[in-house]
Amino acid sequence: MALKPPKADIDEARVHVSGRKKVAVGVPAVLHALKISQEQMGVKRSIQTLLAVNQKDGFDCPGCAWPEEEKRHIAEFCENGAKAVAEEATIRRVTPEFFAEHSIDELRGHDDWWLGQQGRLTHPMILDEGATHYRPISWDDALREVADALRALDDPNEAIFYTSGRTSNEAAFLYQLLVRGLGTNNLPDCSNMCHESSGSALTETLGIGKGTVSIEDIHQADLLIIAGQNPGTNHPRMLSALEKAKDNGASIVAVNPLPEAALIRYKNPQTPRGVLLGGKKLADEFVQIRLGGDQALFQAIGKHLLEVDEREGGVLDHVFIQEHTTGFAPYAAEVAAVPWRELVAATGVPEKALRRVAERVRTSKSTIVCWAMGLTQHKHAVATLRDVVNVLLLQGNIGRPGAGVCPVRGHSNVQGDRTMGIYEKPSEHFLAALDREFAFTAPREHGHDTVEAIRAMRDGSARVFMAMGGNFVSATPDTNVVEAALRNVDLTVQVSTKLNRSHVVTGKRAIILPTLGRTDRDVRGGGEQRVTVEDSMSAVHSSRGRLVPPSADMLSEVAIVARICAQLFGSDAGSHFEPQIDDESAVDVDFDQPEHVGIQSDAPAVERTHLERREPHGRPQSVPRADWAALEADYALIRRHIAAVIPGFDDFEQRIEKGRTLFLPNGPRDDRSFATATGKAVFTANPLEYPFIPHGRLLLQTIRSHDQYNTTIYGKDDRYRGIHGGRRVLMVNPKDIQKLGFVEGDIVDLVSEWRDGLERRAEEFRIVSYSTPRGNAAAYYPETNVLVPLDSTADISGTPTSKSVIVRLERRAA
Ligand SMILES: Nc1nc2c(c(=O)[nH]1)N[C@H]1C(S)=C(S)[C@@H](COP(=O)(O)OP(=O)(O)OC[C@H]3O[C@@H](n4cnc5c(=O)[nH]c(N)nc54)[C@H](O)[C@@H]3O)O[C@H]1N2
Ligand SMILES: Nc1nc2c(c(=O)[nH]1)N[C@H]1C(S)=C(S)[C@@H](COP(=O)(O)OP(=O)(O)OC[C@H]3O[C@@H](n4cnc5c(=O)[nH]c(N)nc54)[C@H](O)[C@@H]3O)O[C@H]1N2
Ligand SMILES: [Mo]
Repeated sequence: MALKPPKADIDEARVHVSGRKKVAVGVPAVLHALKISQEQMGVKRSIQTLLAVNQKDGFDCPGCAWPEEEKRHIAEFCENGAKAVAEEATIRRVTPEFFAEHSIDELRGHDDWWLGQQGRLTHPMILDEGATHYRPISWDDALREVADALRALDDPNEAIFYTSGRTSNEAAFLYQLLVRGLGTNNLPDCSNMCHESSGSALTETLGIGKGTVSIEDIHQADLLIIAGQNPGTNHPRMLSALEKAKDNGASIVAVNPLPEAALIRYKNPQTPRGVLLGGKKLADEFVQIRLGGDQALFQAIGKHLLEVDEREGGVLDHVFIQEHTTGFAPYAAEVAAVPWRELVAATGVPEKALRRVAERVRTSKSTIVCWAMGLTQHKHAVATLRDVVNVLLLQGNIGRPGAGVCPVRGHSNVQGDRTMGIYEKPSEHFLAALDREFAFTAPREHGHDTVEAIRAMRDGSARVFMAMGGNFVSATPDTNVVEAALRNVDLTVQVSTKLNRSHVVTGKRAIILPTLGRTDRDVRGGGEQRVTVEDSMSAVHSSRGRLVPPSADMLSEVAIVARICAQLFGSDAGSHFEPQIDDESAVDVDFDQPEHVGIQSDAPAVERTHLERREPHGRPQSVPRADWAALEADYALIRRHIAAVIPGFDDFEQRIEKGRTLFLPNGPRDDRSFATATGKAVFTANPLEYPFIPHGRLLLQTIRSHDQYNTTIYGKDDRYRGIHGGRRVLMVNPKDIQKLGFVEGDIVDLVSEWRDGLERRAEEFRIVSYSTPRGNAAAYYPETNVLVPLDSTADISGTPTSKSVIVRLERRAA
């Protein structure tokens, strides 16, 4: 039976809707953020903390992955960055006493908002099988419990290791090593639900799974298309860059089903003009597209460019196409064959308007397309993004200034985590380098992504679940299925800063390992440590927290992982190799007798010998060798390993010194080299797809409000959209409200319809009249994740279709 979603914290009676904002940011945003900061941190700590965000030698803002401008304002002010910081730097604490006071049953009755408001976790805790309360446990015992559970598995593929995108490069690198050392590639991450479709489409067409532009390119672009993204809320610092681009003469086309405030007008709180005047018009053109209509839009643009080129010439970059691409002819044939009326039906935009946008592209000297979740979370997301690439290739808009692809990443280090090897389908190149560096053999068989991991737990083929940050229960689709899946496993382990639903919906046993966040000072081995992160534009820089950690004996993510590695693999301390066989608990380690690997405990170290341990099922498996304690004491040593394994990190330490930035190589951007099979960029021919909405139903997109960070809810307002005091609202076109027989303010259940016939229901949503295309609706995540069917995923990338859920509305009895 599914756990009822917590209701106590929901009070829909108080929801009210006021005028939608037409301007984003400005002074009210500053005041709002300062209020939240002071509630969480007090005045002194607020000032101390906010002044250090994104400054050289300060800490990287945990808010988003948008790059810093080279010349930063003193504390370039970002409302939602400030909220993210306050959430972490809060002075509230969740102590062992808290857990003694609140039973697990009681905690399960609360939602993510209440849980998050309780403060920072301070002490390792364990929930024993059948226990009513979490109890405190020492670090040593907690980590031993984790290692023991991993060792006890029949097969390493029975363990799942999730990562959210805040984890530093150093922690991520060690973590993937731990997982591969254990013998599995089960490394699902938040990317699977986020930009996986971008990675799939870009790797295939451009040979790199990341964007190809720098911040300077944004400033220099002639045309910026911003599709499926709400930067005013989710990437506020991007607005400064867009403003600069406009000052340099760029035009901006916003493509969105909703008229998001910041896309229309923007007040920069850093400038007098922004503070005092009415702000700046950002978008020159707003395309109110139907959900899932973007593939059609980009096909329309391509079709128009091809038509005009054929008629008049001078549109396409034939030299670029000839020299640097393959597949042009089939692509051209595909879009030539699509009738305009179909493109109009899919987008909901008249042909004239489609051609007007295409004309902007035709006459632009350099074009960048930016996108986020509005493009990646659809069934045909990969095809859509391939068609984005096609359009850019037509005019040679890759690898020259002011042009390229710009997937705007979410979590502040989600891109870095992938670079570090947090990926269930690692490349052979990466694994071979890892093998060499750590003298072992990493597993080659691909692991589970997020959706597959849920299936594995549901079906009983996974028994241990560990999460490096994040909130797996609330962030993943099909909440009831996921909750049941997690309750099915033997042990769940959460490495976290704050309490969330994933700590209360657990396996038979559960462990909480509290950890340091970005803002916390991290002293290890007597020295203050830095970590590094990579932003959305492949720039790597260091981050150093300044605040006193929430409690004295907190471990960093690096320390937690290093200690589990030491337990599992034994230490390769200094030049001496000592498997941990003297430790009582290590009796369980299935190391073969020392002679098996040619090492005797008193023998001198054998350099770079594979240490093998025999798995219970008889498969010999080598383990990575490193001096884990030394890595924990000095993160620079981890960076040395990173430099040895991952291309582009040579002289890593020097290149990040004194706040410097290391720019990772980017073939398409640097010299138009494409790491595809042919060495060329690839045009693809993609049959047009768009969602079909059955009669009497709505297509629902699930989005973020202005007062949340993914599953972390800061408050119950969505200021720019004019919604206040509640989150269970459904934004619907007024004509659809009427057609479906409702009036604004009616309370309805949303019932999702999927081919498996299971009933998925989200209860008690208030209908709000809103500007969105006919047939389309919007509501907030994570309250609506219960509606997203686990098997409804994007082709190729496997990303849940969070922006495309078919629902019917059922009236609640008053
Ligand atoms: N403050 C704050 N910042 C954040 C986050 C947060 O929760 N809060 N989350 C972070 C993370 S992990 C991510 S991934 C990013 C997310 O950043 P966004 O992608 O901006 O986040 P969403 O709220 O999912 O918004 C999706 C946008 O796409 C539009 N959209 C939906 N479907 C379609 C479609 O079919 N076509 C088009 N053209 N548009 C569509 C929606 O109307 C909405 O404007 O933000 C990051 N930054
Ligand atoms: N329906 C629907 N579902 C979605 C989406 C959607 O648009 N619609 N978006 C998807 C996207 S884009 C993403 S990225 C995922 C997000 O999925 P996740 O990344 O799993 O979720 P978050 O809410 O960001 O995780 C917040 C938790 O991370 C922990 N945390 C915060 N900072 C740190 C840290 O520094 N270290 C550690 N160890 N823990 C920390 C805290 O305990 C906090 O409660 O959700 C996805 N799910
Ligand atoms: Mo994301």
